[in-house]
Amino acid sequence: MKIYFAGSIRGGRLLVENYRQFISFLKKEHEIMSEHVASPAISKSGETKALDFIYERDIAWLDDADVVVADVTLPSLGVGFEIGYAQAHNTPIIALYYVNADASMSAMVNGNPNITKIHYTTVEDAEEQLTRALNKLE
Ligand code: 6IA
Repeated sequence: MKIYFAGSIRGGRLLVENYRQFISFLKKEHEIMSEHVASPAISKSGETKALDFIYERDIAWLDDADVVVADVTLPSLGVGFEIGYAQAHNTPIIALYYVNADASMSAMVNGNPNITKIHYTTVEDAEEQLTRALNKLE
């Protein structure tokens, strides 16, 4: 499947190591369209040029994705936007939430019956649940 992986950038990079592990796990069986989300080179305050290019490219990937997998633990405007965009285009959404983080999931995700929610305590725990959720979509 083509997977758009969404994770916080401006919203904070605290969980970037989780994103990296999720992407490398998913890449074994799927095509990941947005690997940059896990790049240590992209910091919270990283370079700001070519914002229009970033937007157009991410939207094109979202349009082409079979599913959006989003880590929603850290509040991120961009991730929220991508989830809303995916829902408006009937693209399935799986939301990952790290229960050990000092954060609360937005009610717009937590209360949304269109989103498959995965609460995880470890990356391995999330990967098992992710595999099951993705199998249901195939
Ligand atoms: O609001 P956020 O930055 O936390 O939004 C993160 C989400 O928006 C991710 O899932 C990305 O798909 C997308 N996104 C936001 N910024 C970028 C970016 N570089 N490159 C690619 N996708 C992005 C921006 C660097 C920035 C520090 C100016």
